[in-house]
Amino acid sequence: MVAIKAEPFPFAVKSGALALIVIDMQRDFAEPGGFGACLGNDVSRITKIVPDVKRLIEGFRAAGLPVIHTMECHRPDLSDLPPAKRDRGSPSLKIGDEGPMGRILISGEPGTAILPDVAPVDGEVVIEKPGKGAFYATELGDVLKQGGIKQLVFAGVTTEVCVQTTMREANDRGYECLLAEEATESYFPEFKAAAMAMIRAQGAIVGWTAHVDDILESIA
Ligand code: C5J
Repeated sequence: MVAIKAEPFPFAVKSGALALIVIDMQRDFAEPGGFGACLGNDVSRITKIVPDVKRLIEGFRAAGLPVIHTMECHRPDLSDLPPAKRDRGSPSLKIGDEGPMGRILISGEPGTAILPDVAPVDGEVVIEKPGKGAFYATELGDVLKQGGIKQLVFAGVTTEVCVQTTMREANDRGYECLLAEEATESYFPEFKAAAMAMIRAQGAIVGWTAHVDDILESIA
């Protein structure tokens, strides 16, 4: 059995059970004028990980392993957007407002799209999710069951929000989760460091972390 060099200990890969899940690599979190920027964040931190996310995706594709993408977004009529989410904080533009890349975080709008360098190809599953976690109110659980997936490698943004929430949801559902260090990012470097530490603490209480190079070497 192949094992990926990981912390806190090697991640034993189960044959036919591993998939990559790429969380919310959307223009709205990475480009000026999007939701992340409207909240006052430095979005350049997010674009810096695109090359590592891209090579991780390409490695999974080359190995014939599934790649699943998620997008945080809402229906145009906002029926899946709780007021408690829309009204939170004081962004310059709220979810659903018209911005320079179309309506903020609305399905089908240009700003909601996944960045071209890491965009899905034909046949890859794309999960549109209204929450921070990718299991809540989505078909992800069914997709994973149908595909026989039991282990997930995580990439995407932001580490301590949608990535960590989805890892915790997956962990509670019995999936083994591995976070790819260079392929995830936060607007707050200290939050990324803390999320990685708490994920792998106490004997991988939420999951493992590993370097992109070590993951790619093991699945090649
Ligand atoms: C946030 C996300 N940070 N994808 N979304 O609102 O992490």
